[in-house]
Amino acid sequence: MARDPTRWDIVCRVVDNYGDAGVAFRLARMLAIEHGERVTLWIDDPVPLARIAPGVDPLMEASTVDGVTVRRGPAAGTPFEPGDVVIDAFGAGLPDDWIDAMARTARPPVWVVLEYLTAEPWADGAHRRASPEPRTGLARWYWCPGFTAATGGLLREAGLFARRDAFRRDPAARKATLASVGAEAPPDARVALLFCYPTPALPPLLDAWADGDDPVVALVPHGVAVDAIDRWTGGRVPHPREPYVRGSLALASIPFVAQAGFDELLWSCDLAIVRGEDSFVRAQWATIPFAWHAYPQADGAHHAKVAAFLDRHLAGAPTVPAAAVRRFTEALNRDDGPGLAAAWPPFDRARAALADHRRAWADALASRPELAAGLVEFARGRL
Ligand code: TRH
Repeated sequence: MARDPTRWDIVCRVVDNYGDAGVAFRLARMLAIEHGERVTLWIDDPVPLARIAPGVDPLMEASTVDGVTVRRGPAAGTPFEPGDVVIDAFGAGLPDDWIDAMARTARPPVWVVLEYLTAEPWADGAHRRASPEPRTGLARWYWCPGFTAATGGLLREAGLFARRDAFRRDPAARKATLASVGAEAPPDARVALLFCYPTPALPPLLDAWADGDDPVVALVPHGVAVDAIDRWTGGRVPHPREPYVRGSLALASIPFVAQAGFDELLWSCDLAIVRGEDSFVRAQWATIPFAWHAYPQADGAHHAKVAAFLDRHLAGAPTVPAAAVRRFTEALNRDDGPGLAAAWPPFDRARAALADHRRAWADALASRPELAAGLVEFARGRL
């Protein structure tokens, strides 16, 4: 007998940028589309989400996109009828009156706090840890995304790899995708997605690309690293379909694409600088050469996150190319411009040598339980 869809409330408070909304929306879409669940995504600031999910109207109290009901919240005083599962994305916390409503139900919802992704070893021990809410004693669990079998895995849509490989077999796909963002690439050019945080390390890298022998087309999504690019171009910043060209570098400003099309953008690139959490994971699924720009933290805690990831990701890789990736990534996260520029040629040369290793890495990660499916199984086991 068909099971009634379970009702999920995903609660997201946008810290900044796009990843809080991006991860929460990706999870919501998968629960609705692949698991047939009834999902409401509560988001306090729908504007970043509307930027990557065109069907979301930031002015409306509610939108429905890909089977997900997107509502403004959580806010104290907003009526909340608890469903079967509540996901507190990134531990932003729920309003007290929402928690009280959960405590009053005959069968309180399964309450899960979805942690930020990290490769650090502590995630193995923290995953699925129970942590009852102190005021009401309501059961609550922590779910840690991760790169190991002991964590909650990563979000990966069904059929993603088949779509990726089909895209790569179609010679027209890359050209069409680049054209859709107003870019084009000469056959011998490296197409690099530049989705980094603001960093003074960027101008020396742009110099290295401009002064290099090989053509580089750098795709810069609107609003990314605007100060560094403004300084580097002397104010003659690239505009859509009007790249700024210096030497071997064409700097192309591109629009944000819908999240559903972000993978195609990555698959069209020869390399990417990605950041935060979601684009970071998508570059790994794409198996393209990438450098991860971790979300900078004032206390420098992001350096440990970068080191932990590189240790896991590069384990078993050919030594020299692996060292080149580590050196380039660490210079980026240290905001070390001269170091980043010096590390570019070895990183560029390492791309081909690590192709098999990147594919094996993605396949190994995909061989483990997928995050959304793991959450569904966990929740069903407690309903
Ligand atoms: O935007 P981010 O820097 O978000 C960050 C991280 O999530 C970080 O963990 C969090 O602490 C911080 O916000 C507050 O990077 P991220 O995670 O890659 O999210 C970007 C989202 O935007 C991702 O879902 C991909 C999507 N995107 C598009 O859909 N289209 C685009 O054109 C681009 C450039 C991004």
